[in-house]
Amino acid sequence: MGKTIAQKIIAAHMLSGDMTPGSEVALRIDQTLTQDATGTMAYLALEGMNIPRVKTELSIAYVDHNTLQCGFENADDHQYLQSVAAKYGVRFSRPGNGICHQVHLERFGKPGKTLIGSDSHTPTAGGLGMLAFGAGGLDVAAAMGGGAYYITMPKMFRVNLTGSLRPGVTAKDVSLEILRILSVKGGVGAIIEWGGEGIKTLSVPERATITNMGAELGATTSVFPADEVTKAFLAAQGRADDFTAVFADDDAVYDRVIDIDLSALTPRIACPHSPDNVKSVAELNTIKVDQVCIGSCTNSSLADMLKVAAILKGKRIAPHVNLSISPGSRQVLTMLAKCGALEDILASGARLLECACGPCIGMGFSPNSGGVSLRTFNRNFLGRSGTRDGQVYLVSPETAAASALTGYITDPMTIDSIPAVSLPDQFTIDDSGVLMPLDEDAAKDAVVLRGPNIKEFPDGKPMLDSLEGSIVLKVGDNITTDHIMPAGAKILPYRSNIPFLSKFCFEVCDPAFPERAKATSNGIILGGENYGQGSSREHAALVPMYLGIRCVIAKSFARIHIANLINAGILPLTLANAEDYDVLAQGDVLKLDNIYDGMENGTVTATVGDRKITLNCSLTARQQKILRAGGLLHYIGEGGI
Ligand code: MIC
Ligand code: SF4
Repeated sequence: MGKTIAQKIIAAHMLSGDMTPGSEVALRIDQTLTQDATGTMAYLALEGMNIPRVKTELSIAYVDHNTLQCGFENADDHQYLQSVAAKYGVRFSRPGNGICHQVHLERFGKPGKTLIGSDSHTPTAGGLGMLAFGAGGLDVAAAMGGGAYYITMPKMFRVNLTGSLRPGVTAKDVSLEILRILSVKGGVGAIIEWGGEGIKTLSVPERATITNMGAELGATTSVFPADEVTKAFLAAQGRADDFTAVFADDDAVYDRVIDIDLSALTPRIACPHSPDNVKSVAELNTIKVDQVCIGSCTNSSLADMLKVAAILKGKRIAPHVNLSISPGSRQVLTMLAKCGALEDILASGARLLECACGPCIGMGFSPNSGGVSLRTFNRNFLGRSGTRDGQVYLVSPETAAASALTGYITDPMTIDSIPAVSLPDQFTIDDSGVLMPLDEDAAKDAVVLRGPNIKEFPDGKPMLDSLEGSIVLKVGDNITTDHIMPAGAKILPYRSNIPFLSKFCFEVCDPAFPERAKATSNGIILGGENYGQGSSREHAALVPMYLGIRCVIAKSFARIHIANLINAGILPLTLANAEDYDVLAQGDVLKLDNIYDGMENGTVTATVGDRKITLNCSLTARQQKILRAGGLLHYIGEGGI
């Protein structure tokens, strides 16, 4: 039987396990990336592992999230990251060099290799034919230390593309269409492979827009073949030698096949407050727009920006609209400046922001109260923009630019001049924004700079055999890590300071949660479906752990979050009967007995008054050991890597 792309890359990197869906596989990891908001925790963990130097082929620390520097905190974190990277053999991408996923695609990703990154959009590199996973910082630290990365062997989905996109329709619309079809939990437990004749018409950055938003589907990862298009992209980046052809066998078997005819697609828009709340742009053309933001790791490539520049050229944006542009990398910005496109953008009235995540994570440019914000980003969760009642819509760069001009949501298919943009034969290459680490000798004496914002890694407690605790919070379906541990300019600078962060845990759902959790011993959280979707931030596990949460019970969990809970020593359980969700209430006291047996046998029984509730506990032997040790760091400390 033939193999899929993912099965081939997994087979070539498998250290143990078997490839039956549902079994655990241990993978050798070739490359790692971190970003600053999750990186500080990852490197604190690495320092605790007593490994002098990383063991991967390439590890890189990007600074792209926390670049506002409204006080000493972010700057201290940057210094810490730069010094720890230099010492441990990690390259350092300086603030301003660009968004991790965009820079990685341009300069470092390699077809056929494995990559894990402490950011949920790491699958962006799947656009190059790389098998790339988002992971918690602790898992990334373990991989840097030479440890395996463990995944549950996913099912294989295939999306067949036919035809080609019409002018005004883009890769972003393909991403939004698949979200409409599958929803934010439709990709859970699956790897999504993209194929069919239609992919030949998509450039690498377009493919990367699609694999990037596979994260919003909850997919384990997404991947395209590495073909002639990939080869040309790598050659244009001066990296022809990095190319290897990667493709699925013709007789590869998929669990589900979805067909999309690119020629039939029209511009799509995700409405507030979920990326799968997808409609057609044309339906919403009476909505007035206050703000338009173009950029983020989904849509900040040179081609995206050139198309925007061409739409804006010689025109002015509507007076009531604020337009921001954040090119994805210094390479993109330099090339825009050189060819004059930047001038066209600026002349239209746009505001130029740094090559960083910026407004995507609430780092500036929050909308006005109740404001309508059109963004080329990938997430529009409630409050994420920094404005609690902001109405955030997700669109393509073409829709964004067309709407900025008219001041209303505008279907770009209705404007006359949609330019055709082709990628250059040669990109401008300047890697001076990436600092090489010290050599091994110099590294021995190098000092890691630790400002007062860097606090200790919080300590997990071993899971006991029985637990009595109360439900401190009951929440609904699709709770995101942005609900659990919000980001934004006010809070993000404290990502290395768990005690401070803890004051904001679940702020959007229930501001009294932190105090209540602290006052309860053995707190339990009750969630619905897809609990913990979205970001890879392990703070969404570490902070509840710090507040005394020992167990989360949900109808189902998102992949990265459940791994983060286990790594933090929090027991994740799923309701065997979903109806029990309605029976349980905030404040109920639950008694869990024989947890160790339950972990082994797959079910734990909770007693609430005189009622018994069956909870599924699907943990591998390794995960059980991690929980019994009190989290991944303790497990590694006991020789478990
Ligand atoms: C996000 O898009 O939510 C983030 C910010 O990039 C996160 C990482 C983080 O929370 O630091 C992610 O996607 O993993
Ligand atoms: Fe940055 Fe936004 Fe991409 Fe997250 S989704 S990495 S915040 S640009």
